[in-house]
Amino acid sequence: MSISAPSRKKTALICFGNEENYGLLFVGGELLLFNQDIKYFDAENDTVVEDAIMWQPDFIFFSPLTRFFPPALAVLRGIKNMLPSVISAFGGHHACAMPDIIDICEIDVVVVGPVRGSIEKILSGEKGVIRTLLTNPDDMPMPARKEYYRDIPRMANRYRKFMLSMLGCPWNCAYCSSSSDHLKDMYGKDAHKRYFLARRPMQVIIEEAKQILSLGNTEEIEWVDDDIFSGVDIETWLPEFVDIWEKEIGRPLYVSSTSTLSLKVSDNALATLKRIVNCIGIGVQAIRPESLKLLNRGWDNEEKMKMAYDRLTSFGYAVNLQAIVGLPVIDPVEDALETVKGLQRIGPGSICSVYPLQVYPGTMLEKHCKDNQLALNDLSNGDTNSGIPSIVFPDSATKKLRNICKLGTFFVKYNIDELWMRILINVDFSDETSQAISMGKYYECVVDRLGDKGKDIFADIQRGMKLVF
Ligand code: B12
Repeated sequence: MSISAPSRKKTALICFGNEENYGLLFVGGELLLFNQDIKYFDAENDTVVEDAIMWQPDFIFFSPLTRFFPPALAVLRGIKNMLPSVISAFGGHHACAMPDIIDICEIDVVVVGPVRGSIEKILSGEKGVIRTLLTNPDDMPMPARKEYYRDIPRMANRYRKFMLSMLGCPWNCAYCSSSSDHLKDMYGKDAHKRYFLARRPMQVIIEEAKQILSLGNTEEIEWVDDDIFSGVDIETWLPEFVDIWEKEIGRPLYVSSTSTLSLKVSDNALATLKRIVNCIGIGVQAIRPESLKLLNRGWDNEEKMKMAYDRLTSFGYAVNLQAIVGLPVIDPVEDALETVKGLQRIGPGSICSVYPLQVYPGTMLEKHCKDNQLALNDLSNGDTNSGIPSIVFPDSATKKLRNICKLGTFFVKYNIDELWMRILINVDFSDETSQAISMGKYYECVVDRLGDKGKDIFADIQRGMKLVF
C-alpha cells in the first residue's frame, strides 16, 4: 500500500489485560504504514498515566473490550487532565457497538469499522464518529508486534499468542458481539459476507506467524476463528494451511468449533488438521433445549454434541467443552447443574470451562434483558473469569452459579456426583481459596493441552500475570 506521508506524530496505544491486545496490534501496524511514531503502554502498570504523559503523545488510541471500558476512561481522563490537547480515539468491539460514547467529552474520535481508512482522517484532525468501509480482509496491515513487545516485554514470552484467519462468525448466538446478525445490522449483509466471513490471505497469515516465532518464546497459538470449520472453502483451505503450517511454523494450535461443523467436516480434513492441533474447544453452552433456544442455538442438541465429542476424540483430539451458566430462566441454578451433568455425559473426564453469562452491548441478549426488564449486576464487569453472571439473581443463586463456574472443571474432569456438587456449590470460599481454585482450573487446562511441558509453562504463568478470580 502506498501512502502519502502526513507529518510524523506520536501515538500512544493503551493496552488492557493480561493477553495480547490483538486489535490494537493491527492499529499500530496501520500507523506504521503512515510513518507515525508509536508506543504501546501497559495499563496493568499503576504508572500508565504518568508513563504516557511523559512521552508527550499527540494522539492516544484505545481498543477496550466492554470489560475494560471503565478503566480506559479513567486512564484517558488522567492523561487529558495533564495533556488537554491530546486527541483520543476509540475503536474495537465495544466502541463499534456503542458509538454514542462519542458524547463523553474526553473522547474525540470513535472509529466504527476496520482501522483502514481512519488513520488519515484522524491525523488530519477529523473528530466525531468515523465510519470506515469494509472492503475485504486483505486490507489488514501486519500487526505491530515488534513495537508491542519492545514496549511491553512481558507479552513477548507469553507462552500463548493469538491469530485468526476469519474475522467474523457464521453463527448467530444471542450473547455474542461477533454474531452474524449483530455484524449485519452494523455493516450490512454483503459487507458481512465479504469482510467477516472471508479469509486473510495465506501468505500473510504465515508471515505473521513467522514474525511471532522470531520475536519471543511461543509454545502454542490460539487460533481465534470463532469456528475453525466455517467457510465455504474449508475442505481446500484446511489441507493447504496444515501443510504450510507444519512445514514453516510447527507450533501446536488450540482451535474452536461447534458440534454441527465438526460433524460436517470430512474425515480427511479432520485427520489432516490433527497434525497441527492439540485441542479443540467445543461450545456446548447449555443442555436444556429451551436454554439453547434462548441463546439462539436451537440448532444444537445433546445428541449432536455427544457425537461430535466422540468423533473428535476418535481422531485423537483433546476436547475442551465450554458452557455458559446464569441464564435468564426461572431456575438458573438447576439449569446450570443440568448443563454440568450434560457435560459429564458428553465428555466424561474431559476438560471443560464453565462461564457466567455476560451481556454485551448490541447483542440479542442485551435486547432480551431490556425487553424483559431484567436488572444487570453492577458487580459483573464483562469478565467471565470473575464468575459473576451479568443478570441479577438472589444472592444465594449468584453464589452457587459462581461456584459452579469455579468448580465446573473439577466436577466434569473428576465426574463428581450430583450430591457432592450440590453440597460444594454452597460453600463460601475465602479469596485465597477462590484464587487457588482458579489457578487449579487454569493448570488443568494448560497441562491437558501441552502435557508435561504445560507444567513448566504454568509455573511461568503464575509468575507473570495477575489472575482474575
Ligand atoms: C481474539 C479474541 C480474544 C483473544 C485476544 C483478546 C484481546 N485482548 O485482543 C483472547 C482469547 C485473549 C480473548 C479474551 C477475551 N475476550 Co475475546 N475475542 C477475540 C475475538 C475472537 C477476535 C477479536 C479480534 O482480535 N479480532 C481481530 C481484530 C483485528 O479486530 P478488531 O478488534 O475489531 O479490530 C479492528 C477494528 O475494530 C479496528 N480497531 C480496533 N480498535 C481500534 C482502535 C482505534 C483507535 C482505531 C482507530 C481502530 C480500531 O482496527 C482493527 C483492524 O481493522 C472476538 C470475536 C470476534 N470474532 O470478533 C472475541 C471478543 C472480542 N472477546 C470478547 C470477550 C468478552 C473477551 C473476554 C473479556 C472474555 C473473558 N474472559 O471475560 C477476554 C478478555 C481477555 C483480555 N484480557 O483481553 C468479546 C468482546 C465483547 C465486548 N463487547 O467486550 C468478543 C467480541 C466475543 C464475544 N463473546 O462477543 N479474546
